[in-house]
Amino acid sequence: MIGPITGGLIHETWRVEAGGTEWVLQRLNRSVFRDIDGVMRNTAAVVAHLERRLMASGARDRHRRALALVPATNGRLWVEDEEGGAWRCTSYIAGTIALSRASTPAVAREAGRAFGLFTRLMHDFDEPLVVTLPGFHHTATRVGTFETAIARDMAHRLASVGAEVEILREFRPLAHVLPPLIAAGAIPSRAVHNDAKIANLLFDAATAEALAVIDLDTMMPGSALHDVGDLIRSTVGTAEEDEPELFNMGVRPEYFAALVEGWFAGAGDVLTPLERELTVTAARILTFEQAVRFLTDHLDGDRYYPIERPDHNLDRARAQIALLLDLTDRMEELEAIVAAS
Ligand code: GN1
Ligand code: MG
Repeated sequence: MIGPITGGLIHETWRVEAGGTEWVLQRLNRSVFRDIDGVMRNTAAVVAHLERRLMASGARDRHRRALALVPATNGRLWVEDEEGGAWRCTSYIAGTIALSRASTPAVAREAGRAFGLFTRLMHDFDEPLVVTLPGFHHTATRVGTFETAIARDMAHRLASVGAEVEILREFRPLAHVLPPLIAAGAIPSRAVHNDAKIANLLFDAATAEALAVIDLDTMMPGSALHDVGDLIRSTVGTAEEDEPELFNMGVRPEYFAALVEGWFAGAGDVLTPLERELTVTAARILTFEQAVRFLTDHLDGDRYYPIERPDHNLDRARAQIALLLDLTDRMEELEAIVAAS
């Protein structure tokens, strides 16, 4: 074993060396993902599609631009240990790094371009995907779960988060923007990543080029707006997702502009005018949804997201709220950037 890879909040991940080659070994979180066969079937289908599309486009360094699944000796894509743990192995792409937010506007542009390209490459994917996490980005359902957590107040924390609850309740209309448009077909349903935070991208450590989209577990039918929204949330902030000092957290407009430019360039002509138009709205919705999820977990006593310090999920929720407020304050400025891109 070489050591743990931190950064992901759901699975446990290690970088391992065997026979002179490095691999990524993961123990999958089975209380989040109940249908591991479904997850792995989805992942295999997506990886195979990306492989074909990269081959057809003649991309150089093809093996560094997509994950490869490494089957177990019994031929299966995952194995179960005696304790019921689910394990899988993927290739380790040497010379790459993952980032928890953009360090320069050029990195933000690359992140946008890479996820835009991913959206374009997946545009003609026509295999069925298993819905492994139903309602994952159904924001109204997340709000419902939040209200249940408030009503139960299981960890007796409600009294100390009254202000946060009130702010999030004011933003509730955001939960109802996308579902009717998706249901009516005004926004296309696509095979999307659903967890398009910048940390789920590998960058070339030498050139800072964004090479590969990783963490394909949440690949499901959905909207490209959920991907670009989460990418903006995780990339353009002035601080980390769990920043405790709220005055540090806000939007970096020049990073936002660079990300959007890259996203539009990478996606090319597959995005519809409405998908382009709703970019800022998507960022606000995903930031709201993530704030709701973090605060729900804080109220529930930290049962979903692992914490490294007391009130960690509260810090995460507050940082998302600060970002949401700044995205909202700057809406006109950001909308103008999108319109000009
Ligand atoms: C989780 O597994 P990871 O760290 O890539 C979560 C995402 C959240 C993200 C917040 C399956 O992603 O939805 O946006 O944390 N994944 C799942 O950092 O819940
Ligand atoms: Mg994930």
